[in-house]
Amino acid sequence: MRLYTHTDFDGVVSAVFLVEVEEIDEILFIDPANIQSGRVQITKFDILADLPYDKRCGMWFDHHESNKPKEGTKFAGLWKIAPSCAQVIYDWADNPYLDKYKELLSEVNKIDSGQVPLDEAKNPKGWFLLSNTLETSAPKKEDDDYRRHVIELIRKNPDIHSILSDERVAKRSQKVFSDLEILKDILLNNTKIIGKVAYSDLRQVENIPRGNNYFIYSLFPDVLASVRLLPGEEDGVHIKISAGHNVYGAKSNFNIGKAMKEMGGGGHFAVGGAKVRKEEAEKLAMDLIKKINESA
Ligand SMILES: [Mn+2]
Repeated sequence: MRLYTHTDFDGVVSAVFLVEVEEIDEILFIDPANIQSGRVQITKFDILADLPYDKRCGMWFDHHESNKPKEGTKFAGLWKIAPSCAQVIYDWADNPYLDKYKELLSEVNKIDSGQVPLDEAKNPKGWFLLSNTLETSAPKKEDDDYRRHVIELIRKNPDIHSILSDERVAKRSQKVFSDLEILKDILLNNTKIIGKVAYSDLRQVENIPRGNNYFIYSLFPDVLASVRLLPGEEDGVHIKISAGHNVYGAKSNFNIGKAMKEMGGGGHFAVGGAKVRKEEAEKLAMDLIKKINESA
């Protein structure tokens, strides 16, 4: 089987678990939007993890609320609400062979469901630091090669101290810290507070470090949510919009995953994203901000 998994830490841990319990020959890393576009060639020999459902696939695992299958949809695998897709696979496999990953599972659950302490968002350490090394501004091929390296490191020994001392991981960890300094300046210079929402218009910014989803709230602790526009996609037509609740602040009851689904994307209750047409992006962002403010 071939595995298509998400590019993030949950996608990587999902791959670790699936490689342990299934026959996987190849691992490919993709963005959810690539499945939704229908452009990826998927066959019955493909497993999808932490990604939207595609009816051509052989097996599917996911936990995103916006991807909830329609009543009566028949597929091999499992969708359920869980803190991570790794948890969904762990429960489905129910295999003592995965017991050695219990600590890792509890960490990926925290990281993928908004339970990273604010001081760690600013100063990543342990498993969260490792997760920050996975998505960088490096060419995708380089990131993918690194993700496969991390999967092998975890399988060899799921001890985070030994993983962080690996030469490639250590080098990327250093870059995580210098990138957060750069990102801090970018966000401070390009963010407006509209009502209770931090709106970062990064459409004109070049070389934006990925950082992490929680970092913005260390800079704007009083907001209810954040909305972000990123630079144009390679297709020249779309740009990415993303949004999230301030997980450290007052609880918002606005469903971001649902709003993103309406724009052709998806996500969870508290965080989500979509690829939208360039010329519509600003208006969509303003409408979203308005709705979040009104729901407060
Ligand atoms: Mn996930």
